[in-house]
Amino acid sequence: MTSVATTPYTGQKPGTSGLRKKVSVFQQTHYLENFVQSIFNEATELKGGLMILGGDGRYYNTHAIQTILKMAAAFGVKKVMVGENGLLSTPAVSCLIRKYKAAGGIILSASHNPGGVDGDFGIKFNTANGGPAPTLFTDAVYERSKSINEYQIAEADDIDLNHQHSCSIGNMHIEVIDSVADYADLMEHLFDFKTIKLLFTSGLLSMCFDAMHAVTGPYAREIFGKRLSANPDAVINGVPLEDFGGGHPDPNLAHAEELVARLNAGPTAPGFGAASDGDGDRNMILGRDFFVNPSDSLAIMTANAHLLPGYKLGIRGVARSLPTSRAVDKVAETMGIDCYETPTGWKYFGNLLDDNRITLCGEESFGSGSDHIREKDGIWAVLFWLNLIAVKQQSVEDITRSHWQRYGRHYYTRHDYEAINSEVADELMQNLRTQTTSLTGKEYAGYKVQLCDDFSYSDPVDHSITKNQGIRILFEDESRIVFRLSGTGTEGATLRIYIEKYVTDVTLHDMPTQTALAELIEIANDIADIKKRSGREQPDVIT
Ligand code: VG1
Ligand code: CO
Repeated sequence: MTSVATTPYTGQKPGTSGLRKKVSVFQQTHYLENFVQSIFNEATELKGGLMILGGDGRYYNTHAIQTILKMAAAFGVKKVMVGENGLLSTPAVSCLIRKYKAAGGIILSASHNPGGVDGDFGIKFNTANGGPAPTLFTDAVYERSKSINEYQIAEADDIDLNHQHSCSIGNMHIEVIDSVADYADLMEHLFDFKTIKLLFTSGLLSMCFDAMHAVTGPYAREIFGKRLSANPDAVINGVPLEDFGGGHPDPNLAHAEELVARLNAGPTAPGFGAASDGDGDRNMILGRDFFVNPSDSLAIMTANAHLLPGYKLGIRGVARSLPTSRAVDKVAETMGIDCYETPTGWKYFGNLLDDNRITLCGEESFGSGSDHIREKDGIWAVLFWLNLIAVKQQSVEDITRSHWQRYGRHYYTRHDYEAINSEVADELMQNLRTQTTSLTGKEYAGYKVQLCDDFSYSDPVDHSITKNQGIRILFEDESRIVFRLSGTGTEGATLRIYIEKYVTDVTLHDMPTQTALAELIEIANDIADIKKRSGREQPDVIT
């Protein structure tokens, strides 16, 4: 064990989900080590405890794992369970932490951000409940990173990550485990695999799951291929690659092109399509030539969960992030259950789940999950939908349309302006902030502002307060516009604008989304002066 002298780096402040930087930033001397040591120094429960370790397979994953193992041994971690080939999806880490009562886990991932030598890398710490470390913890790690002057590391050979076995570094025991088995078992426990399997074996349904060359490939092959006997071509891009095959592992209509093309291929297209992101916590759900908006997906799950074995006792409550549409609120209201509105990021759901206040939660950014773990879960969402299709014997489109018929439709879009100048973005937000009180009562093209504020969240469990989480403008007809800056980007600032409109009239449920929202999109631009300030005519990504 040796102590290595080091000096602090500025900017090791975790964002919405861990520390994300360009690979080249992580490759600077001691950069990774400084941050990992700062985590260890804060997470003293790891001393003498069990730690889970793995990542999404992107470039630098195995290098980071080898380094972290040696540092964990020097720190006094008792045992580390690491995924074979260094692979563990984010939900699998959460599952393992809970199942084996680990003190915490480290996940190497920049999630949906591109990978490879020129791409992004990231590191997240999850606590003993299996969830992302709360802000209080990440702030403390950041503070430590600002004054770090040494780190400890064991002088040892790299371990073999490529097959399952046990070994040790010093007194620390290491188990290289099957990345998939425990997670797949949990899924089998929650859903009716027999009924889903029958969908495939009877030829009623064929599916296409796009793993986007990211971490879910092995999970999808085991679960959809082996355990559920789906059609042989059910999984595409199923081999994890360090650069995700040059793609952008973000499951949306813009980035999962191959999947979308397959689902839109006419009457022979699969009846069900899905994709997940770099680290396996996001999901996109598609029907034949049909897209399910993630906010709608959460609402549909809430309305139907009681039909599935894992949720047959019903739903205690639900939560959604601020920018997620209020489709789920309508369902909660009808069911008479609580619906919480939280800031963006899964860490805010942890307390609500731990305190048994909610069963399901989700975000507009293609994330949904439940109390089975403490992370959002891509494959879980896919299985949820498959189980629902099996129970209802209806197509994805029919399930969604009948939901709209009953609860009304929330047209929803998100416009992202990526990598804009940070100062410009801050000014734009500041300008909105100063308008919050004066906007109330104003009318834009027939839309009257009912309320406008900078969202602040008071956690009902630990009473912590999180301020400045986004500007929300609520109109009298229940339309909404939300503005916020991304906390996961690695270049400049990304401005996100979220727009929704509630329509109950069924005859108006067939409009193209951007058309239905055109007036509100204009209003958002007027109020925030986006085009002029950003110098951009169009958003970079529309979801
Ligand atoms: C984005 C999403 C947010 C999500 C976060 C992490 O954050 O908007 O809903 O929780 O990514 O997801 P931001 O701050 O860029 O808007 V993942 O799958 O990248 O860990
Ligand atoms: Co992710």
